[in-house]
Amino acid sequence: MDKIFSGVQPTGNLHIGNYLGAIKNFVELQNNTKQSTCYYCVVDLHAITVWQDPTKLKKDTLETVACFIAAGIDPKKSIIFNQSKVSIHSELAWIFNCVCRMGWLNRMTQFKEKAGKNRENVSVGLFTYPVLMASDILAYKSNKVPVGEDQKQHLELARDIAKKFNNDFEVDFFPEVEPLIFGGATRVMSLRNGLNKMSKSDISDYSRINIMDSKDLIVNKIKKAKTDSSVIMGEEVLDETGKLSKEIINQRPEACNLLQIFSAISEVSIKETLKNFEGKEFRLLKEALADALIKKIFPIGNEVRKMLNEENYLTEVLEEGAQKAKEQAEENLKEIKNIIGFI
Ligand code: AQP
Repeated sequence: MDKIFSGVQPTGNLHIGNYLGAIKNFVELQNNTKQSTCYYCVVDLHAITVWQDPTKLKKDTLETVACFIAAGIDPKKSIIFNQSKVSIHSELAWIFNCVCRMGWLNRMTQFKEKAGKNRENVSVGLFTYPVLMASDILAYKSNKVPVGEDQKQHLELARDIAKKFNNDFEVDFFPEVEPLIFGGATRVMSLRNGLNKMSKSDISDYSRINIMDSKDLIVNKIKKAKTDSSVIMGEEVLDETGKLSKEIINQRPEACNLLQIFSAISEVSIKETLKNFEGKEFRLLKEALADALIKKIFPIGNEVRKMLNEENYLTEVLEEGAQKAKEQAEENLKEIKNIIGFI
């Protein structure tokens, strides 16, 4: 039986990158893999690796749970909880801190990007973040992790930690972690600069479509999205696997990003999308994209707004989920401690 685990940070501004790269796939896995257990976690411990205002953190945590449910995650089918409620994540992270090697963490590109020139002043937590992520996954002995492409390197590290633990203690305890990176848009790019990932922390709100955006804002942001001066390309830009080729993405990053978002949101293949828009101006693609986003994303945001009035319900979901998660994780931790030699 598969155990599926994934998390989203409650850092506000949930956007269509988080939806298409992760949350949409969480729903699909919940509905299509009946024999699996799905753990979907609001990773608040990860959020505090950078400063979070306590009032805002609470609000963003509730908003993230509401977004999970509004997007189709059913708390009766999946285990929804917040990370700080299950202390085993932190306990196992310490154990893994002692398994993971400095050199492995030094290679993490996301740390380099996030710390930038400020390396000496960022939190130690930001550096060891991938170790906590490994413990999130392995506390449940999860073997499948649906994520956006940006998390691939962190999952390779989780795999290395599990392997080293098994080797060091000569056990076959942790499973091999497999990243599930699928769907039409595994790396959604900024609407202002097609070379940057769409991100919650981008200072420009016009770089992303937030789940909570109004219809007018969606239309405006798409209207203002950066494009280039050529018309839309045709099917010749697809590679042998049927995806947009690396060359065309390098040449026309913004055009490719809009086409990919349209294809993923409207669930029309990229081939069909190119066929429909070949030789046309971007204005037409933008109109269709804004319509598709209003049809798909706006109702989720609306549902989130309604659900935020039911704070008790949302906190109950987290409480119940945490209880279920704890049961499984406690059993595993007991075995892990025994393997290590803790009495
Ligand atoms: N642009 C993206 N395209 C596809 N998937 C994405 N994800 C994030 N951005 C994109 C996926 O969403 C899940 C939750 O992400 P997260 O909240 O844990 O943190 P993140 O990856 O750091 O997301 P952001 O939006 O870029 O936040 P900031 O700006 O705070 O760093 C993950 O599965 C992620 O892959």
